[in-house]
Amino acid sequence: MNDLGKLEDLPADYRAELTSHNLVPLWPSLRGVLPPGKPRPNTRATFWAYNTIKPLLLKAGELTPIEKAERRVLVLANPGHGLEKMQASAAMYLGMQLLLPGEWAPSHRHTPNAVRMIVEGEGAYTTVDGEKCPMSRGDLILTPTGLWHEHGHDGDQPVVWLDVLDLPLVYYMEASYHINGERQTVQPGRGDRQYARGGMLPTPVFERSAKTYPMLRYPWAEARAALLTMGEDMPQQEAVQLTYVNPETGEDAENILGFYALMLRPGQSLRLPARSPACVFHVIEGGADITVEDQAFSLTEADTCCAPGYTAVTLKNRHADKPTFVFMADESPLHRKLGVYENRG
Ligand code: GTQ
Repeated sequence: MNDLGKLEDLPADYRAELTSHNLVPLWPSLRGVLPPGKPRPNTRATFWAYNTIKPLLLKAGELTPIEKAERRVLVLANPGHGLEKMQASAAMYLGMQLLLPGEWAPSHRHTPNAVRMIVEGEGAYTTVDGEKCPMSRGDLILTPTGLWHEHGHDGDQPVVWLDVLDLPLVYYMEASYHINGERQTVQPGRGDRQYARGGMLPTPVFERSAKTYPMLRYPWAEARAALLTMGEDMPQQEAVQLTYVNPETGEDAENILGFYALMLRPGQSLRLPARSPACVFHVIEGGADITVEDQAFSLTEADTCCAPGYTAVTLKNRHADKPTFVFMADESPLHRKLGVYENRG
């Protein structure tokens, strides 16, 4: 690789004149913005233990009333980006949110897309676009761009969930904003029930459903049962994995981030190829040793980690006698739409 000229090689008065006209020479920065062979990510393989987060989140419950927080969230921030950026990767934001019994997180809508993966507790619900979505452990609930959403809690124990948003990307695009609203009127109808039977779609004869996002809640009981069945039916298949999709289109459930449920068979070790998008792993049930280049993390239930793109990841079930279930989020839909998706094997 030939050395390119440095900024200091240029006379100071020339540099000053460029600056005064809002001009910048490319060559001193060319290798930085177009590094050879592969990107140099800020995203670092990072691990967050739930048993560290939970007491701090409960403490936040004591320190900050919901009225003063709107959303009581501790953000899982990647130090490679700088904690203040609140990014897990270039496009992904992760937060652990706490709602206490009787609390209400008021209605709003915003441009970033969000999902919630329920970690613990019963009795809470999210109302999205007028549809009341009950929250149980392992359920995935969408709050896609522009839809009103608010969280309530009729149970008697704290409820915690993992928020995954494409906030860093939408913010970077200078397209991130929110609007506050009134408490929603719950409308009859449950997309998760209408679309619960695989291979059959609701088919109105006189009018099409106007909903861009017909299914907002993906119950864990269904995903788990499907994974177990796939595991039994396809003993040769290495990766037992489901993608959360929009049942009307078969496309990814949301536009920018992709969501998946993966089952590791008892004792299984699975190598995921090096692909361009960054990826997040969260253990729903069981435990997994996750290796990203020279970093190894030991995840138990409710633990979370992330890996940069262009990096192979190995997941090993820590249990020899039972399956482990992992929720994954990645930037694949975005990379595919932009035409930069790569699988390097
Ligand atoms: O629950 O609506 O973690 O608006 C960040 C922003 C959660 C939410 C987050 C949000 C929400």
